[in-house]
Amino acid sequence: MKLLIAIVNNDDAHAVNSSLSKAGYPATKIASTGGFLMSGNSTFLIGVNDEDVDRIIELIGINSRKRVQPAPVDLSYNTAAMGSFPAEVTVGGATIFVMDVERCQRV
Ligand code: 2BA
Repeated sequence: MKLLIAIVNNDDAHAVNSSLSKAGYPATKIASTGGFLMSGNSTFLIGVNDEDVDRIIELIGINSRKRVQPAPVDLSYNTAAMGSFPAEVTVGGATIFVMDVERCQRV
């Protein structure tokens, strides 16, 4: 069994959630915040059988778009040390982590 952690743009979260639900994959959606843009995104926890991982990644990919957003203007960033700082960043589609699950139990 695997646990997928998928970080999705808030604007895509409804479509991702619907597609998972329609396909019969249970998921938990958590409100989260990106550390760089400090804007809201959605994190899905999806526990699945190994053979379903690729299908779920496909569903999330189909429903997640790339977006170009302005980078934060924050003087606390050490721009000198970074060399250059992007004026805008491409966000998404989705960032997905796949982890082994030792055990899943409902009691
Ligand atoms: P944020 O941290 O708000 O990042 C938004 C976008 O800003 C990123 O898009 C990336 O294009 C850019 N970015 C992030 N950190 C940067 C940096 N230090 N310098 C320049 N540009 C930077 P995505 O890569 O598509 O990530 C979207 C969201 O997924 C992230 O929102 C974060 O919440 C999550 N994420 C991405 N990679 C992650 C990772 N390795 N671990 C945990 N969460 C991650």
